Amino acid sequence: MDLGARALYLAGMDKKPPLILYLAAPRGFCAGVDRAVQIVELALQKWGAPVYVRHEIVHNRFVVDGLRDKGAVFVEELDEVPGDRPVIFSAHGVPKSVPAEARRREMVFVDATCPLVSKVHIEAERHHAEGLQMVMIGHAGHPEVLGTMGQLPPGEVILVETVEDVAQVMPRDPDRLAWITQTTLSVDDTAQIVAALQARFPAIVGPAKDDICYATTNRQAAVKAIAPKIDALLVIGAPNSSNSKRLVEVGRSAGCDYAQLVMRAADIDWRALEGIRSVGVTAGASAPEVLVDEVIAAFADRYDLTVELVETAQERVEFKVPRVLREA
Ligand code: 0CH
Ligand code: SF4
Repeated sequence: MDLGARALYLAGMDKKPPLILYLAAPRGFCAGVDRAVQIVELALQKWGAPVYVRHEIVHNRFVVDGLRDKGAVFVEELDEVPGDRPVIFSAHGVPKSVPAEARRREMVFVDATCPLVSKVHIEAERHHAEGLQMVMIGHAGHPEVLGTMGQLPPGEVILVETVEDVAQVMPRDPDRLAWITQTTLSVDDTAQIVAALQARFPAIVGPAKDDICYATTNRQAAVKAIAPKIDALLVIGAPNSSNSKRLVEVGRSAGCDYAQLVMRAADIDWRALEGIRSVGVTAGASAPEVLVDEVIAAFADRYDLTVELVETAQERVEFKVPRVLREA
């Protein structure tokens, strides 16, 4: 091989393979997460460190670590918080007993429950006041489910997780039932559970469609739009983030066999991606955009990258922070 040919050969070896990256929109932070993070930041400005937060404010280690660096202290239960420091309740909501105990201890507290979760709490209370027993569709043990079920006395909310669970529901009176849902469920799976409930309990009442929020719905729709044209899907989000895990499932059901949850670029399994020509990237409602940028940069390092935005909706939802923090 002469020198010129060898130079050309080496340049070819250096050449990055082409890759199209379909970037889903909407993705990442929703209005409820944005508000919850702002609440912790404003509380730190107003009261100084430490400000306690009951449960991860949102399910993302990067967000939690960032706030911890600024002086937030994360605990799981209220009894871990000293009575003379402010405490914030996470975006997922809390059982009624938690603010009640904070009041009893005369603590300063700010509730960062997303207004769309609070809306479900109010729905449950309204049905309960009308004498209806509730069926909640959600994931056992998830903080939002504990918070929503904890709005009513024990036994008033029956939890179902799957279509199969519907057959096991033993209500007090099958004609006096209402259903509610967790806000971050799979839209399609939930529709099937609702249909099973309606088939078994024709008198059951509920919301017009479900209680799944706009952000969950939109992120799933964006994944459905890109899934058929990609060889792999990466969802940026944490393993304990319900809405992020649902995006992986939605991607798989919409035809993308390789769909993985990654916390950040360092988690990408590059060997598993060998030979792909296209990839989809999205982020759960609690994943900050800086982690999306990091993932795109990691792809740009390895591939001759073309980024295409796939926007299936535009979001303009914003939630105000509680009045006590507005002047902070
Ligand atoms: O998706 P989940 O509910 O696990 O929570 P997250 O990942 O912190 O996202 C924000 C949703 C908060 C409550 O709806
Ligand atoms: Fe609110 Fe939906 Fe975001 Fe949860 S995912 S915080 S319900 S907007």
